[in-house]
Amino acid sequence: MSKKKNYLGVDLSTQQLKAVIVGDDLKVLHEAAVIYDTDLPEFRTQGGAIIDKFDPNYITAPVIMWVKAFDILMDRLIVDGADFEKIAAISGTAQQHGSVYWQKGAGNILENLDSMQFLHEQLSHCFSIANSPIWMDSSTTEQCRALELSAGGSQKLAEITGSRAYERFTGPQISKIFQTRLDAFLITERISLISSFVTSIFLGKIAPIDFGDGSGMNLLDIKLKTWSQPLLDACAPDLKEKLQEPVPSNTDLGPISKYFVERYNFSPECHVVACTGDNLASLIGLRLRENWLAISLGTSDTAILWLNEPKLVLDGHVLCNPIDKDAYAGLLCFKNGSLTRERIRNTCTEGSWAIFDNLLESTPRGNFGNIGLYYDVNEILPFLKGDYRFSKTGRVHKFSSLEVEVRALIEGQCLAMRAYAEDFGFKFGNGSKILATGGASNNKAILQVLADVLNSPVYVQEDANSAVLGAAYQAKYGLLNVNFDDMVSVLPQPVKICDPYPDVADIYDPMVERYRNIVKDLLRQ
Ligand code: ADP
Ligand code: XUL
Repeated sequence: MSKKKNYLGVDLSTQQLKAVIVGDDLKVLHEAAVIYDTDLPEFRTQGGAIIDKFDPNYITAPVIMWVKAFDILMDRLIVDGADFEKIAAISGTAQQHGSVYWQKGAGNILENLDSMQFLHEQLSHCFSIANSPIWMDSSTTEQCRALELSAGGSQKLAEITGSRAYERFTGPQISKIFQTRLDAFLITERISLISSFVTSIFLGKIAPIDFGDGSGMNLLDIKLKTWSQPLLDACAPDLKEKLQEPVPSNTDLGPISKYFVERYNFSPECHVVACTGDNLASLIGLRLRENWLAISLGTSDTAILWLNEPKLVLDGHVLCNPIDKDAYAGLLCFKNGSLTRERIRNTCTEGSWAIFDNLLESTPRGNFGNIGLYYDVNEILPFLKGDYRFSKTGRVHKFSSLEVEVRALIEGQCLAMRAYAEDFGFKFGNGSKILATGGASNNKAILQVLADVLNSPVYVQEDANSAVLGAAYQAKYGLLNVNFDDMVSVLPQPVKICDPYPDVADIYDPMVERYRNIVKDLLRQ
């Protein structure tokens, strides 16, 4: 075992399946990825998802596409020169909230896979629901209201599970499957989150859900760390059997399945550590600590922060912390991130980030009192759709220039981050720091606005792939059970990109209050 010092992390994200192998020093040795739309075109996904023809709020992904992606990913790692024999442990991560429905008998098939065949050839009949609902789905408003009612209101549900009912959360999703697909529900043996589905593939057994990703279901009591029986019952019958007991996020679940040993030459001593949700894996990958707010500017924009106590919030989520079992994490998720920035870029500049940046930099901080909110798809925070523009005096149909439009978009997105993060008790100014990741963190002009609105310096990490790296670090942490801070102390520190201007508190403190009032009014209409 002493020679086997590498760690494999896997990330089943919305658009691709990624892997990274790190050495004992956590430096990246190998990387590979499978992009669903282009590598597996037969599934006809867009951005890894399928939007229902009749109900645009109903959004899924084919589970067998993900299985096929594993077959390709393993081959790509071999082409990249990976030596699986040296891997001491594996962990993974995945887009949160989506659910996988294992048909009766699937566990048995998974335990007895033939290493001469691909996974997808053997698992094709294992799923009672072929297309898994994913986090982009917002078709369960009815089930959400029913769940909140059963809990005694949204606040009560948030006290127990860390979140009021959200459409994409797995409890309401399972409830909808039970109500609308009873036949499929009745032949379901087990239900996995996408992260625990990843664990199951490597373990060769249907694996438990971890506390971190389990907190994205509206079913887990985040203080007691067990399923809430009344909430399970409110969603569907027999859920305790179908979900099984959840486990701490860094649990070593035992040796890898013999399928991987025989087919890919993994050591039989290689262990599998529980997989978790992508935002939690990012928290690990970024080595997040108090005073830091990590902001990912990707397909969706998310913000995550470390919490010592499970603060009660109605907008946003409190999740169990994947590193420290006594701590928590606060999460905000905004659906209209990069794709909305691309839309405004295209209407204002014919598709150039460079011109977009010039426009952004040519307007003053505070944008002459103009504020814009842009939601191409149903936003989560706040639950609104459409474009809303406000001048100093009230709502307007159009802004006076492209510059104002561009700044209104970016400032509006940053104001939302600040307002909802403040609700978690996060204090901006006086030592707060922002760690930016994701595609748009390459854009300095956007990061400067972020620094100004949030009144904090903005840093970036050398490698922006924080979720998949977090999974690889978790493999080592879970296997060796060492001190986390000592383990990651070998990694380089984040690099500062910009500081806020000195006048920003005077400009943006009142603007955040205006943003809050605007949203309150819009939600009332
Ligand atoms: P994912 O959520 O799929 O992991 P990424 O974090 O890779 O997404 O981000 C992809 C997005 O990054 C693209 O949709 C693109 O709009 C955005 N992006 C890339 N470069 C820039 C840039 N210079 N300025 C702003 N946005 C950018
Ligand atoms: C978080 C959320 C998304 C997904 C996809 O609540 O819905 O960030 O995890 O990455």
